[in-house]
Amino acid sequence: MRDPITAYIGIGANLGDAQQAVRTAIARLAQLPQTSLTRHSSLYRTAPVDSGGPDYVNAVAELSTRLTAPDLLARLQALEQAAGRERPYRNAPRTLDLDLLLFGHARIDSERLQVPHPRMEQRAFVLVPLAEIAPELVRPAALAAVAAQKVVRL
Ligand code: A4P
Ligand code: MG
Repeated sequence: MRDPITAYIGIGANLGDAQQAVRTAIARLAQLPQTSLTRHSSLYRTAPVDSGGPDYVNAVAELSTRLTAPDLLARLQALEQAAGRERPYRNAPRTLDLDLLLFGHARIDSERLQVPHPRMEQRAFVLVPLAEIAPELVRPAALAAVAAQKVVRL
């Protein structure tokens, strides 16, 4: 059997009861097959970045998983669908967004999956919760560069 990989999932929601959606997503991540939830950040209220609509609720979860990266992505997309995700246009407000931020040390650049997530370094809503649970993974200079983005711990 493959060794488990440590993966980080960015969780976001800004429609409906976004806090509840994020809490439910964390509980569902803990139930994925061949996977355990090892840590998760606090929830944060964040201003939309490159996107409209109400403020987001964001968090980051750490998983230990024996799934492959494509299998994990498929599971994340199934959880988004189950939460009623619609995709009218890119960066539209959403009931639930689950992004695969990091998958061990893997670098993946396929049409369907890019890891590390290509935009994570520009986003306080990813870096601040990630730094809460895995500070060694976040460069202080990257955190400083996004300090102007509004992120409030709930
Ligand atoms: N895809 C490629 N790589 C990945 C990955 N590492 N993780 C592909 C997840 N998906 C990945 O995603 C579009 C396609 O990206 C998928 O089919 C998958 O094959 P999507 O979730 O359908 O669409 P999206 O979320 O609108 O696009 P994307 O690229 O995930 O958007 P972003 O760039 O992640 O931005 N502001 C705040 N405050 N908080 C937020 O959470 N989120 C976004 C979404 C914008 N602004 C935000 C927030
Ligand atoms: Mg997404």
